[in-house]
Amino acid sequence: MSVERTFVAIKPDGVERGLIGEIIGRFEKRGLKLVGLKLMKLSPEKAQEHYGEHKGKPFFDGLVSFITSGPIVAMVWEGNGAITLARNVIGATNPNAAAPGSIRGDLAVNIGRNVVHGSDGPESAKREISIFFADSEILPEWPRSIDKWVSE
Ligand code: IDP
Ligand code: MG
Repeated sequence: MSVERTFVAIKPDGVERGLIGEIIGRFEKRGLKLVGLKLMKLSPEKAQEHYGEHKGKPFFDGLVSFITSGPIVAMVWEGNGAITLARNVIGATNPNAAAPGSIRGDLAVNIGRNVVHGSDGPESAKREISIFFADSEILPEWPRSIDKWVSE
């Protein structure tokens, strides 16, 4: 499994509910490495770009107004197979179907308030990281002392 980088965001509901530490802790504890982090408010333009694949769907306008309604925490996490791994930490899109132990399975009940976003593949990870972060805002290589205890 190769080292990947993935985009993760805590949505406004997660921030409002005081879940920033809880959510970041789950990725940290799993062993992923944080290489980018910022608290920000998303513009409608960037929100529409980020969720471009959903344009035209019935929930699109509500999704854009929700994601721009308050601060979000934008992050880049790195690790072996990080994209799929982060999706598994997050859980299924609909919290009703999300496995217990996943973020959505433990902390959310409604598909429109599912507290966290994660890229769904290598292309979207690359695209989404570039929407939210300039290259200079992401750590290039960060040798972490516990790395040898996380991956052999
Ligand atoms: P994902 O976040 O698990 O990748 P997507 O299908 O990419 O799920 O949808 C993006 C986001 O749009 C979801 O996280 C959810 O917040 C919202 N969404 C998706 N489907 C619905 C729906 O049917 N009703 C309301 N919101 C939805
Ligand atoms: Mg998605």
